[in-house]
Amino acid sequence: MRYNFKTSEAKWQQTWDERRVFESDVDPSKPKYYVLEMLPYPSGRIHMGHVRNYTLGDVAARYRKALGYNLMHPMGWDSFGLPAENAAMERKVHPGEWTNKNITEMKTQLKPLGFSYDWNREVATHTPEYYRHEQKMMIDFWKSGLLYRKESHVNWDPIENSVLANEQVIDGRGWRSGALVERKLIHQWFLKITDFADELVESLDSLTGWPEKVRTMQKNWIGKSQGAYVDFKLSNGETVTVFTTRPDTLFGMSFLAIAAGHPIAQKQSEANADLKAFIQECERGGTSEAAIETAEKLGCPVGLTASHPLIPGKIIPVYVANFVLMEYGTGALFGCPAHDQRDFEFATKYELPIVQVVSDNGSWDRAAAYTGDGTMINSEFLEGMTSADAKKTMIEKLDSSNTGKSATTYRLRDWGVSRQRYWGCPVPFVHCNDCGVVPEKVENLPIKLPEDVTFDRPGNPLDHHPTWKHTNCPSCNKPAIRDTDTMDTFFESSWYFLRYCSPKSEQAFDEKDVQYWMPVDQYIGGVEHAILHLLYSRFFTRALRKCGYPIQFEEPFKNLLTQGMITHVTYQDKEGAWLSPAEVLPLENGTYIKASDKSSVTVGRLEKMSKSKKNTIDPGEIIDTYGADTARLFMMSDNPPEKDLEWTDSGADGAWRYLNKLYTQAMYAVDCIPAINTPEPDTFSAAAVTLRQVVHKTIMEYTHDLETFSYNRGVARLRTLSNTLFAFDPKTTDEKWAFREGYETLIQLLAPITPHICEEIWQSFGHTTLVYETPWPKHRPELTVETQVTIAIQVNGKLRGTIDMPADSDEDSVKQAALNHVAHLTDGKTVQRVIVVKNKIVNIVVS
Ligand code: ANZ
Ligand code: ZN
Repeated sequence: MRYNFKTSEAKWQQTWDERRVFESDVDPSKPKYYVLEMLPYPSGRIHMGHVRNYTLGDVAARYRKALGYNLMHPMGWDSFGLPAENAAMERKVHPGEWTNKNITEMKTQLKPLGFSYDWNREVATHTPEYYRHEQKMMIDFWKSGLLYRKESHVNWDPIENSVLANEQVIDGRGWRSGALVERKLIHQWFLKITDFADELVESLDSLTGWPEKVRTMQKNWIGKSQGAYVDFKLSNGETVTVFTTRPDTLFGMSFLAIAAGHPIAQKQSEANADLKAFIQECERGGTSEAAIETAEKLGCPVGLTASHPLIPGKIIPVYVANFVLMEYGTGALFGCPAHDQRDFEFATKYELPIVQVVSDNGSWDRAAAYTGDGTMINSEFLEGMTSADAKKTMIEKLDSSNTGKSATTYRLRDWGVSRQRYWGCPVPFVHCNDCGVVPEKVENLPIKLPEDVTFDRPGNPLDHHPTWKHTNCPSCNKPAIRDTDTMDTFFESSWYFLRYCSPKSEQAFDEKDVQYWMPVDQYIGGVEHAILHLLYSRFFTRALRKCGYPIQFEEPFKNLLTQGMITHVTYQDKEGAWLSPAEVLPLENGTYIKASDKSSVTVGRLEKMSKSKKNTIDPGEIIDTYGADTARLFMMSDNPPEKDLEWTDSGADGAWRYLNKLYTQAMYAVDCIPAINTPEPDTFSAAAVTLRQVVHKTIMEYTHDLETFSYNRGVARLRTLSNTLFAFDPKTTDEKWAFREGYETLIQLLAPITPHICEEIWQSFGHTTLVYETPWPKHRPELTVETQVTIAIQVNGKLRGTIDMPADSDEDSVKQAALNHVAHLTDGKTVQRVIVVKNKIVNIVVS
């Protein structure tokens, strides 16, 4: 009997739907479990990366359900964003229409995979029912001082006269116009994530269910630095404050440097043409950290000097330097060339003194800065101290002399949340000539995007819509102008997991729902979101709570799994054009030819599946050929989830053949197993006991595999159990009983991964309930202990044999058995000592 996955998979999906088994409701009498996969952007096509991500989530969800948890497993769409606008321009369809069509298509593609989603909770972030809540949040953030406006740089395309997203700038040029992109200052909206910088770092330690790697990435991104502010008096009477992490090196300073954007630099440049030119030059360079690290360190004197705060009479030159960032610390630093590499390069170029103040015991070669710790030298009251003590002492000294104080700085910047685009959530603010920036009245929300927009000319469609932006001031009611910015799409994904708890609520979310369901117990997604999305979500949790939203937890995601990519080899023809796997044919000798003209093909290395290299496999085709269960099983079999997975035809084929064999063998078993619910026999034959030991050990070990996401190891274990069952030939009634127990267990354990075939076999075994709703099997401890152990026997330190004994035998009988076993070696000698290590080894010392 062959397994017909086509009819079976459709049948079970329909049954799950009809019985509404994936729908979830708050039930305080049961422990809850919230499984969440990062919500997709509705591009229109499901790819293999989605399949892997969602299968991982589905296995976790189905397993938790079987364990007895009240499960929530929602799905939705992150449906604002640039691709919809591009489609609108290229294909002349409205972004909303394009998005809705894609959502429908992707749902159709997801359905055949059999995921346990509660579609009643579906959200699409581009709908006014969703985004009106975030307009309210934005107003609440404003009222709590967490949202502000500030001038900041954008990418400006001078031909299109419009702002470009970073993705639209390619090699410094506008992606469509090809014009050199300029930096332009405009007013933008910012969220004060920096208010929570400290909490966001400190709380990382509590996230023990997150990969270490992701925690480290977040930590580095926030970049907490501890040190001091030091004040310097300038020759014009003004004061400059610098930030330093090395106050211990203050006696080694030889210059002071400020950023090109520093107010003092700006002021001094008014009457100094050289300085003005230098500042302009600095503003042209890249501002990325990498660009700054590698660029030559350059400076220009500002025409002022500074006094050293602790060395009376010592005068220090002041420069504008290209490696000082305006956005970090105070935009100013003191240079200590001996102990900072950038300062070292700078001092070497401008011939400034290089004074060593930290000793590394004389081995310093002066070819580069010495940045390590050591003993303080040339440093007055710090002399002889360790660097750590010197830091503390120096901060105390600065404090008591009123020239500085201890300080903490973060690399994290506030989050710029406004975009000058159409397809996003409108910023709900109005600009009034009399009242300034005024939030929209909450009862007027949502401020909907206008439908009748055109993309036939560059710029922001909201801005050149004939009527949309004209409104009245919510405060004085005079004519006023709506803000035409929309929000960064990361705004939507920063709180969708809360909306899933109360998807139909009039509020953003309801206290009782969020209190029950949150935090997300298991979050699963790509490591590309390790920083921004996860950090923004963690920030939102805190910011919303500060605004009085009902949030009782600290962290939104308790456990996090970041899955690896799906890779496939690449193929190229003789001309170097990429070929898809469907365009090539394998030869016997392992090489490939082009299917169309039989010409030779170069096989390239494994790479992430991508359209540009054509090394993609369409999930739809795989499901058509092999069925969903095969795709799901192969996804889980080959590598641990956090590693990359190579998609191979032979791997998929192997999974398919296994499932077919399982079905045939199970149908054979149906004929010989006892009726369902036959009571357990009192005694079992030796063969039955051995089988049951394999079964119960598998339950124990496989359960642990699922707990730790060692899915590939788990699958290997189930294959072993399967082979044991396929080879088992039950004769007696107790053996037949054990045979049913074995198969049923296998089906239950496999069901989270390949749910359709498991329901099918489960039903054939006489069940009228679903495996999905069957409690997880429990192992019997007495069947998982090793009953026999092999004990090694050493005589005078040499291995002389082994004996098999019942586990945990008493020491005397082990001793006796061991002595008997090696009697031929000890005859005529005196046994000095016998040491027994329980269940492992017996050491005999003779002389
Ligand atoms: C004096 C000094 C001596 C420093 C020394 C380092 C070594 P992290 O650790 O990354 O926080 N700095 C301060 N403000 C800066 C700015 N706006 N742009 C560029 N660099 C700036 O870096 C802190 C160190 O970076 C500070 O400590 C300062 O140089 C420099 F032997 O002060 B240090
Ligand atoms: Zn007004």
